[in-house]
Amino acid sequence: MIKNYSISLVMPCKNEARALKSVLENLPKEVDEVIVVDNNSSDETKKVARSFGARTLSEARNDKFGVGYGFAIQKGVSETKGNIVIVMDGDGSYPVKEIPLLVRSLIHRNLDIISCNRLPFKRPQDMSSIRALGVNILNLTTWALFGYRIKDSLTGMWVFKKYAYNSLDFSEGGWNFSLEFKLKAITNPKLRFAERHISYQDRVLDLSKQKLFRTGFQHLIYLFMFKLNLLPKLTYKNVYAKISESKDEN
Ligand SMILES: Nc1nc2c(ncn2[C@@H]2O[C@H](COP(=O)(O)OP(=O)(O)O)[C@@H](O)[C@H]2O)c(=O)[nH]1
Ligand SMILES: [Mg+2]
Repeated sequence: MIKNYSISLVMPCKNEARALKSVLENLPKEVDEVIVVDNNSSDETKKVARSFGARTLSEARNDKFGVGYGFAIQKGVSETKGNIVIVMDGDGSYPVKEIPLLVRSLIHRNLDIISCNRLPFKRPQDMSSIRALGVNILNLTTWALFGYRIKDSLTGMWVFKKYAYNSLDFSEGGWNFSLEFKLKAITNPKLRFAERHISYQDRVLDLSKQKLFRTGFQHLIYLFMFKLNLLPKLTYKNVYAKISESKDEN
């Protein structure tokens, strides 16, 4: 709890039992609720999460490449009770100890969404040069297409007010969710969005689930499709509304 705001942390996790332990061991006392959203993990991710008092949810949906990152986050956030939510990887790469500072910044600056910018890194080895190049290409493309000089288009850590998130509608279930979230925030004139620098370190345990070239290419196409308004309009809220409408009719 910080200044009457209750704080929820959501972590999408796929086989992160080892790293998750170190994240949960360092959890600040201000965090009121932790939700770990697992996706067909074959390790003890859920068991570790529960041993620290976290709530665990399962999200089995994947996109056509077998990635459920966006689905997992959407499921987790929809179940949160807090009015401020933090989303981050459960791999130990994001600074869990900086959560109180980030939340205070959100409140004091009267912002709706903070996207936690990883660049520049403390140590160059915290991101491979190919990944850093990819982030910079996507940052430049975002600037060129949307006029917003984003510093880190692919960070996986965000702090936001729940009502701001609820005012948006999402349709990406895979890695593109990270871009979709930021693009919908920066192009919405009603939302106060800012980036804030965090200390980030490359994961020390296990491997990233990314296929860098495929994901990078997917992101680039997504930016242009978003700009040209060519993305399908079928968002989850619409789909659910349609399902309940048809149930009402029966
Ligand atoms: N629930 C769920 N989590 C996933 C999935 N893919 C990746 N994650 C989690 O999402 C976060 C980001 O994945 P990661 O491999 O660290 O990607 P990177 O940070 O881009 O290298 C990590 O906490 C992963 O465990 C998935 O399909 N489902
Ligand atoms: Mg990660």
